[in-house]
Order: sequence, then structure tokens, then C-alpha cells
Amino acid sequence: MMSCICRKLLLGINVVMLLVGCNSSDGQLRNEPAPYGPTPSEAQLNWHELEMYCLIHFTPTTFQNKEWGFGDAPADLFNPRHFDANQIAETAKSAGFKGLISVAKHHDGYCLWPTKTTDYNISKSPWREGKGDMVKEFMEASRKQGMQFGVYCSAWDRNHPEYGNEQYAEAYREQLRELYSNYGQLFTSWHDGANGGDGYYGGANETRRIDRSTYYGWEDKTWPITREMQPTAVIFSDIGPDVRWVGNEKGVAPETSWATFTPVGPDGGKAAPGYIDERFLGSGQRDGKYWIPAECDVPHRPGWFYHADQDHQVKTPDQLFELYLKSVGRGAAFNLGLAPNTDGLLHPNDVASLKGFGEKLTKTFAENRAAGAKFEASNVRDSHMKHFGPANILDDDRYSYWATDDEVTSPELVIELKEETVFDLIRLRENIKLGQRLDSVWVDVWENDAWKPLASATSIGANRLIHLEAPIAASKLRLRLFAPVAVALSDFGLFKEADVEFTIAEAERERIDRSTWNIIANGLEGGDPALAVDGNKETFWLTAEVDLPQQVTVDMGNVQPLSGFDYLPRQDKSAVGLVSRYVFETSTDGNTWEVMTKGEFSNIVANPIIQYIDFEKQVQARYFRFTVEAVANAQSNRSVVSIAEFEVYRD
Ligand code: FUL
Repeated sequence: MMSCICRKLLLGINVVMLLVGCNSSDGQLRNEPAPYGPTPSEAQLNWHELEMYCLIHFTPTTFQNKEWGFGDAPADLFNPRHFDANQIAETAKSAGFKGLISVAKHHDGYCLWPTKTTDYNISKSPWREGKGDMVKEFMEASRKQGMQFGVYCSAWDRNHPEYGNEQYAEAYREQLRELYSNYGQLFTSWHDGANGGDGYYGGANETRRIDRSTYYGWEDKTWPITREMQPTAVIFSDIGPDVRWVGNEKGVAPETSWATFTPVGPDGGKAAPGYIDERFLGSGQRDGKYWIPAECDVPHRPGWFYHADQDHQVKTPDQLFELYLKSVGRGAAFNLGLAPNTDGLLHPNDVASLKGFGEKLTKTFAENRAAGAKFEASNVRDSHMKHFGPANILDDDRYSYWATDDEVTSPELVIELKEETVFDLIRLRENIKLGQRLDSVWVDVWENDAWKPLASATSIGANRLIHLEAPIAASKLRLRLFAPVAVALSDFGLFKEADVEFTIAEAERERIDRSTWNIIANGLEGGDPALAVDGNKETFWLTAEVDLPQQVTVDMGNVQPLSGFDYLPRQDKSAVGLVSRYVFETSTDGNTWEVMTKGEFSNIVANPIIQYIDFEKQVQARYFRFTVEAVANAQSNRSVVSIAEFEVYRD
């Protein structure tokens, strides 16, 4: 809109306006309100406009049916015979996603591109006869769909023999240099805070701890490389510096989520990825020193990697839509994890759900039902010029806006709709180039000759979607806005959530009846074990502090065919006592035991979902015993253990 005005002016239609309204050199409006607080960089503006993108997890870990590879999978295990980056990119595009991030290296250390920094990479795979570059294929497929591209290169590397010393830290930086050199312009460089722990480490098979605040030299050595080589990329990590983690892997930002934030370490000092006071990750801080908006990451399936037994647990279009409202609709970004299967394709259930979600988004937002409305503002900045008039909030331009005079900080806007209109979604946006200015907005509806409060919201910023509990029909609305400075509202929209058809068959496991169980604590002492088998996800068995490993033994009362077990971690958001390493054994007589499975519940702190563990074969057993070898985040082997639910199943 501004450029259009400037064009007219340059044609000499209104020379006076040129002098008063437009700055001839850059087309900016004169007398703009001064920015308030921190403002976004160009790279952050691009990221805000993207709103939603996908993160693709695909490494040998997929072929091991794990969530975190240990770093010991043979490099040639990775052989997705039907891999098709276009199928994945097209599907993401059909769902409305505007970017793709390739997990170029996950914690297992396997590089999907032919790096010079380690042998543990795609050139050692039979895929494309060792000549392939999967990061490149993802990049090209993204470009083909008109999507932007980014990379995630895990700093934690459970394969690298030098992990923990300076040689690896330098190799990691070299990996970033390679990724920044060969895959065009990136919109993000994604980093996570999972750092250090047990791993293969070139065969050492040990636990390595690093000092998260110093080891990677993020600020002095690593991020300067990003800034220099990929100036248009936002750097994501739990602390920012450009985009912060929202603090959960559920894809949800809180109702109030400010784009401004001051990262602080858990000790009140300097923060680093994986080393942060997490309290304000979700909400941000109204008086935060930096512009660091939140990103909401969440996998499409329960886990980030593909597991065949989760084929029926793909999030539905309605669930994805809800996540969209609770992320993009709260000024954050929606980062959805996609998990190709061992063929190298998205499963048909994933494809169907994503298409359905895309259809739902398109139908819902096809038409702004406020179009054609008339406005009456209690104040308009420089009202004689009309540049800051309320019509700007309907022009679909995020940066043209209705502004008030500096001294008017709580204006009102009456909106007369073209006709009586049904809606259940209200969209509000600010021109964030001028900062996050609004404290709150109230929406009233004209009903029976009086104003009635309908909804309210805080932290408007780049995008705010208010979802009403039920659709409403209205012909006149009023906005009441509150800010410490002049307001700069750039958008107002009314929409109605559309319905789409979607069904996938439920796969039910046949669970073994728990009423006959006799639980013998057998080392896991204290607390109430009955809470782990009471069918209530909210309650949990919390043991006393014990020296791990410890066991619990169950006598089921009779011999049963068993094919797997599941462990539900506590669901109250506390990470205390979450089991991270286990052994599961069965027995027919309580004397002779056979190990059915053992391993790790990876990523259980950030994503505390139910853990299904299938045995390789079905087995007859009357007894089973579960050994807790380690719990997550424990500083020593002495800890409490928590179990919300524990079951065994037949199929
Ligand atoms: C986390 C990782 O530990 C998970 O495995 C996953 O990659 C997620 C996106 O980030 O920090």
C-alpha cells in the first residue's frame, strides 16, 4: 500500500503529499511512531512471515527403531531404497508449510551429507552407491516447492571419538561451515540443548559430560560463523539468540507469549543452549531485553523418528489445527516434525493427515469475513493525511497500520461489518517493525443496544488468533486497545473454522488384565506401587530414594502370552525420577529369567510420551521384572523413580 502511494506521488499527482507524507528516499511514512522496545531483525521478520515449517528426522536411528541413536549403528544400515525428497516436500507444502529443515546430523552423529569431518556419513551407505547427498536432495525439493530451507546439526555427537575435547568442537564448527557453504541461502540454523551423556564415542562406550556454557564457544566462535556465512538465517536454540524454544515439545505456546525475552542461566548468570532458567521460555517477558520470539516444535507422531507401531497415532488435521492456533496464533512458529519410514517416504497416514490439515487451513482462512467493514476510530495519527487510518488493517499487509497520536495509548475502534457475519476466530497483528506495543486488546460485540465483552488477548505482536468457544453472529464490534505508547495495529480478521473429513483406523493393543497382579517391590522401595497400575494417567508411583539399578517384579497370577510392555512417564511436567534406561525380563516360574529387551527411553524429559517397547518374539510368562538402570537428569545413581502407568500387552 505504501509503495502504491509513493508511485502516485512520483507521478506528480500530489506533490504536497510527497513533501509531507513520504520520505522520498525510502518510501517510509514520516512521523511514524518511534519503535517501542526491541524490534526484529530482517531475518526475524522473514521467519515471522514463514510461520510454519517442518523438521525431518531421518538417520540410521530410523532403521534401529529408536528415538536417539547411540552412535554405534553401522554406517551402511542407512539404505532407504525408495527415498523421495519430493514426496516429503510436496506433502509438507500441501499442508501449508513454508519451509523445511533437514536434520543433517542428529545425536547419533551420522551426517546425511558427504562431510570431510568424519567417516560416519552418507558416503559409507549403499544409498545412491555412496555418492548421495541427502541434505542436497532435501534442499532441492524444498526449492522446487517454493519453500525455504534450513539445517539442524546436532552439537551432541554420540559417535565422534573426540566428543568432549576441542578437536570435536572444531570439527562441529567445520560441519556448520560445510552446511552453510553448499546448500544455498538458509532461513534457519537450528540447534538444540541435548548435550553430553552416554554414547559410543568411537568405541569408548562411556559417559561424557561437557560444560554446556563454554564447550561449544557459541558466542565467540560458533555463531559468528553463522552470522558471517548465513546472515539471513535465524539462529534457533533454547536461548535464541534469534528464536527461542517454547519450553516443551507439545507444539504449544502459552496464551501470553511475548516476543521479548532475556535469557539467563540457571544460576542467574549467562545462559547457553541447554543451560538456561526455563521459567520464562513459554511466556517470554514483557520487559525482555531482546527480540527472541518462541518456536513450538512437536512431532507429527508421538516420536520424532519413524516407528511402525505409531502409524495409527499420527496427529489428525483437527489436532494440527489446534496446534497451529496455539503456536502461530500466539505469535510463535509451528515447527512440525516429519518422520520418513525405512523406505524413505512419509507413511500414507501422515500424507493423508497433512493434506487434510492443509485443506482445513486453506478453507478457514480463504476469506477475511471482516472485508468491506467500516471503521470509526477514537483517534488517528495525523488524521488529515490518512496514512495511518484504520483501513490499513484490512489490506493484508503486515506493515501498513492504523496508528494513534503519541499521547493516545488506549484508543477504541468501532467496526461496522458489511452484514451480520458468523465467525469463531479473530486475528490481530501489530506492525512489529515498531516493536511489540500492545499490552492487551478487548473485543466487544454490539448486542441488544449495548456493548458486551466478547474476548480479550495479551501479547499481540506478529500474529494473534483468538479462538471463541463457539461461533457467533455479529454486525458491529469494538476493539479497545491498551499500550504504553501509540498503537500500531496492522491487521484485523474474522474467520470461521472449517471442517474436514478424516479418519484413520485405531490400532488397539490387547492389554493384559492387571487386576490379578501381585507387585513385589524387590528393590524399588517406598511409595505406592498400586498407583502405577490404577489406569489413572495423572497419578504415579514415586519410590523412595534408592541406589540404582533396582527392580520391580510382577507375578501376573498365571501364564500369559506377552509381546511387549509400555511405560508411561509421570504427566505432571516434573522430570523427577523419569526412567531413562531399563532391562525387561520374563519368567514362567520366577526362577529362570530371560531378557526380552533392554535399552533407553530417549528424549523422555522433553517429550514424556508413553513408551511402547515391542519384544522381538511373543513369549509365555507368568512373571516379569523391570529393572530401572538409570533415571534422566540424575547427578548420581541415587534417585527416586516415578512410574505413572505400567502395562504389558499381547499383540
Ligand atoms: C531434541 C532432540 O533431543 C530430539 O531428539 C529431537 O531432535 C528434538 C527436535 O530436539 O532436543
